[in-house]
Amino acid sequence: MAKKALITGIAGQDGGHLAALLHEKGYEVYGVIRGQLEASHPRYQQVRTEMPYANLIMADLLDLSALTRAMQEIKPDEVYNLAAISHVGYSFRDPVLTADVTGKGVLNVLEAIRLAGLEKTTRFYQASTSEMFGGLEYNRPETGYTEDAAFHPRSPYGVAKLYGHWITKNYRENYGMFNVTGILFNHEGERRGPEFVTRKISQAVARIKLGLQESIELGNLDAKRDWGYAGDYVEGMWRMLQQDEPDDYVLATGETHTIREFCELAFKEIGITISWSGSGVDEKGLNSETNEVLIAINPEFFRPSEVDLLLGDPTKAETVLGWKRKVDFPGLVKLMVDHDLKAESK
Ligand code: NAP
Ligand code: F7E
Repeated sequence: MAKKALITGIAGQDGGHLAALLHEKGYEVYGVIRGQLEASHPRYQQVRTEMPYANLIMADLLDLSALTRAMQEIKPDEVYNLAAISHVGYSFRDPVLTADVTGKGVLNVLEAIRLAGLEKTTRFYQASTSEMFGGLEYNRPETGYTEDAAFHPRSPYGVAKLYGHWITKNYRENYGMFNVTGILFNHEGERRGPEFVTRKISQAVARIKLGLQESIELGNLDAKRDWGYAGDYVEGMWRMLQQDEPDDYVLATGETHTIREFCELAFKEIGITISWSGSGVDEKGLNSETNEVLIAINPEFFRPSEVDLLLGDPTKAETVLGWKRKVDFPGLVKLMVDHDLKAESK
């Protein structure tokens, strides 16, 4: 009998990669998408076209009854809780909804599993995040954050995720549920939403090359992120649920780079060298040959508080799960720019 996996947030970046991986492994794949989409709705059609093998269920993370019905009907062997309001910048603008969906939504999924009487049989993955750490000087380990590093979230998103993280561990301890948390550092790729900085840059670079756009406006260029490829990270999620005992794991590359470096590499892909001039909000990224302004700062993209540095230590995942990222930083930038050059040419 094929195993059944239920993915919340199947329409998101990771949802698509994970659904493809589980389908390849012979799972029956079920996916939760929200809203009241008719089968004829373009968004529904898009997910359907991308994942023809997936069984789609309409449910919102805020709706315990819909989630419970889904658990009762499907009786999944594995649940991957990927749904969330996941944009850090947006969470400052809508903190209450973020707390409800990204925080309490996790409790709803766990309760749905219990109400369906599946707490002893269904394995549960929670999408925890490096945004729970915060990157402050005093809690920053030299060689990167491990599973045991101190938390200090810096955004409503990070705080909501910390609730989700702890309620997942709490239900593991209270009810003996097989609950794992994956503390994932940033992972990107061709499925990344355009509101996140890497995709915003790769799309802009492609459009600039094709003459569809002149320049790009960004916020903080000095923040550092530990960026991996989403396709590598979903393999780690699956491995976490195949262990004998539930646990918590960091997935990261162990390298960190600035937004500035991402820009430089992305423009290099289209043959442009960036030179920087000015400072603060007046800083500009210029085409070093023509002096044309390609990158400008717009304070609209600054956040009330920033995580200035993220660096993860994936030793535990590498040792226990045998997980290792395959795509390196230059490979990730190239993959995204190449994809967007093709997509924007259509
Ligand atoms: P994503 O692309 O933003 O996908 C999140 C999905 O959640 C979307 O499909 C969204 O639906 C769905 N969703 C939002 N609100 C919902 C609600 N009320 N009910 C049901 N579904 C809802 O995020 P991702 O990058 O794939 O990340 C997957 C998970 O990992 C998220 O929980 C994220 O916070 C976490 N995470 C991500 C990273 C990263 O670098 N990508 C790192 C660490 C942790 P719509 O499609 O309808 O908007
Ligand atoms: O920002 C800076 C911004 O929005 C990265 C989510 O998947 O990873 C993601 O969160 C950095 C920040 O991702 C722009 O200030 C500069 O320092 O791409 P981002 P994020 O905030 O790191 C974590 C691990 C998650 O869990 C989240 O769900 O880039 N930045 N200029 C900008 N960011 C954006 N979005 N747009 C800009 O124009």
